[in-house]
Amino acid sequence: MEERKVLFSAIQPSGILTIGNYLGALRNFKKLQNDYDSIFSVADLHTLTVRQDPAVLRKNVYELAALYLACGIDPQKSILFVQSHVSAHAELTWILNTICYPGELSRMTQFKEKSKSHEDNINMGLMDYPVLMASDILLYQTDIVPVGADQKQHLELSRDIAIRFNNRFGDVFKVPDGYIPKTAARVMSLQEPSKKMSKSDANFNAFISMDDDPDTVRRKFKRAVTDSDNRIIFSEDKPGISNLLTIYSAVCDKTIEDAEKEFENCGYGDFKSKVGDAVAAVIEPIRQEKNKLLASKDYLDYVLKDGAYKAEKIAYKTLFKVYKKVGLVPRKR
Ligand code: ATP
Ligand code: LTN
Repeated sequence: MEERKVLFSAIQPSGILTIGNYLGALRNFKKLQNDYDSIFSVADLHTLTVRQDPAVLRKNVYELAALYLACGIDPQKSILFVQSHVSAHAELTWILNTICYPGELSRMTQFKEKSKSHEDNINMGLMDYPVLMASDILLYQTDIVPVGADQKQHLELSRDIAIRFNNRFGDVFKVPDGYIPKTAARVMSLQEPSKKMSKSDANFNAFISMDDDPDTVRRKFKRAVTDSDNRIIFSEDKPGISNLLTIYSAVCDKTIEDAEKEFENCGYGDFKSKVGDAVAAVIEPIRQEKNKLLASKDYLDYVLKDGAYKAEKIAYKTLFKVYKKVGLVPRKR
């Protein structure tokens, strides 16, 4: 029998997720888990690169685990675990740090952006973020990594690191491919459609949170920034309307062309309220299921414990190969 390919992805528990995270990443995981040996992680170590309130971070780890399950990740089919529960991630990062250079890491767009938005806390972890991400991916001999478009640069670096290590020490790592969705790979802010929608935006009207109730969702879409020419078409000079069309077509599984046709004779007000209804219909059942799961903490703990156990087995196999290749003496048992 042909071996199944391996899929790995992770999301940071840095707050309640937005529909950007959902459409760009999470929603695709449910289907993909049927075709790949899939591993999904709560990237809590990554989250520490930005200052966190420890109590809030602890809560967000459970929130994200519950959301993964509510979005259809099936622990019978896939591995779901918390990154810090498998220490191989931090260990491999140390080794890979020795073949990575400040020049290439300081050139990363996300590092440059976060250095601007967190000027008071430009820590080493922020710069090292992509090396930890490469470790996440490479430990599992991953074939594909489904992520939103903003992670493309980090993925390319992961490939470079894998190739660099293999060339220097001999083949250990599989070189992974990205998997970026054709639609909604970059959902934009509802208030400043030139900016990516982000859960850490200070303006709550800029994003739809997966925790927003239907009234809030509709209200936020009503306030979404558009333009003044009243034509509902996808076009570069209409970033607000194009973003709404993207969101609508993604949640309804329609093409942009079909969505444009549907709203041909429609005004902006009406259009925005239809988009709001469609989004609310998709996220409300997820929100309710997530809240149900959050009430069964024992179950979540069980899933995460089982996930860490399974992930660890795979991760350590790769880590020990790496240790051997670079010349570390194995501990005698
Ligand atoms: P933060 O704002 O805290 O840095 P983030 O939302 O950018 O976080 P993650 O939570 O780690 O980052 O992202 C999880 C997944 O969601 C990634 O695959 C990322 O590419 C995707 N993603 C993030 N924002 C968007 C967006 N606006 N549109 C589409 N996909 C997105
Ligand atoms: N950096 C990613 C989250 C992340 C990730 C990963 C994604 C951490 N480790 C490994 C894919 C594979 C982000 O989306 N901000």
